[in-house]
Amino acid sequence: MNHHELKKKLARLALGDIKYFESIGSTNDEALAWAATDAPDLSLVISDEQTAGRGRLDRKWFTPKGTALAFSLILRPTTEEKPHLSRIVGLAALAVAESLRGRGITTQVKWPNDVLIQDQKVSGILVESVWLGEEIDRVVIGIGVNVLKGSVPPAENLLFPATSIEDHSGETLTREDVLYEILAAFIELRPHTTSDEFIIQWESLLAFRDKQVQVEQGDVPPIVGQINGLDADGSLRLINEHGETVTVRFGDVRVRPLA
Ligand code: BT5
Repeated sequence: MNHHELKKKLARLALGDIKYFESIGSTNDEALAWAATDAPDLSLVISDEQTAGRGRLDRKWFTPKGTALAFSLILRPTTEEKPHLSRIVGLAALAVAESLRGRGITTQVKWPNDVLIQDQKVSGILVESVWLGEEIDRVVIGIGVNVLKGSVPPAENLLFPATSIEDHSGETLTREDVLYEILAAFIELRPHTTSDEFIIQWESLLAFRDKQVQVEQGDVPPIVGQINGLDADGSLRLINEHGETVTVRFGDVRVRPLA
């Protein structure tokens, strides 16, 4: 992977500017700094390796050299998009899912930000915002994808089992092709983010639907219930043990075996 080849490969897509690094701490950090200045809409920061890749709640995200995709897209949301920014994580997850569907690989979305193949994590998404006064002005969407087998971290470093695309693909893969397919799907899906059908499409990929799960949310007690679907803002809807509907805006889903 290098800057020249990437520019050539992505030339047909309506992206903003591209910054390529051989190694970086975190593409999201670079993109957040760039987003706060003059980055055009859909600018891309991509690195062959991350040395301080981040997940949510300052968890580590592993991006070993030469095997994975780690990139961040900068969005300058339009007036129509601004009321729907909570759907952006779904947009990124659907773009990854759609691109893999194109390769004949079925995925599910573990709410809110993981893409799974056969119950193992192949991609993680980290959405962060740049504020201007009271308003979100730019959004940075960080996407990490395990493309080749060598990108999968050792099991002892993981909270949840992981896999790579190569583990499920009969074809020879290049990271550049996978990147192109994800970005093309993202650009195609983006105008639909504001529609009701978007939530239906996102819901159709929800992992553990109708299963009993536990949602952990930092310091507050976990919520236990059956996954029922998504609300219009992308919140997760559960049915708790009393048959009541509970919605969760943020958290980590853990699957609980049925008693
Ligand atoms: C995420 O967080 O899954 C979001 C990951 C976002 C990574 C991208 S890469 C480009 C951009 N730049 C960054 O610095 N970040 C973004 P979370 O749901 O909190 O999951 C983090 C957990 O995933 C860790 O605690 C590990 O258990 C696990 N993990 C770490 N690296 C992994 C990998 N390569 N594959 C699968 N699981 C991994």
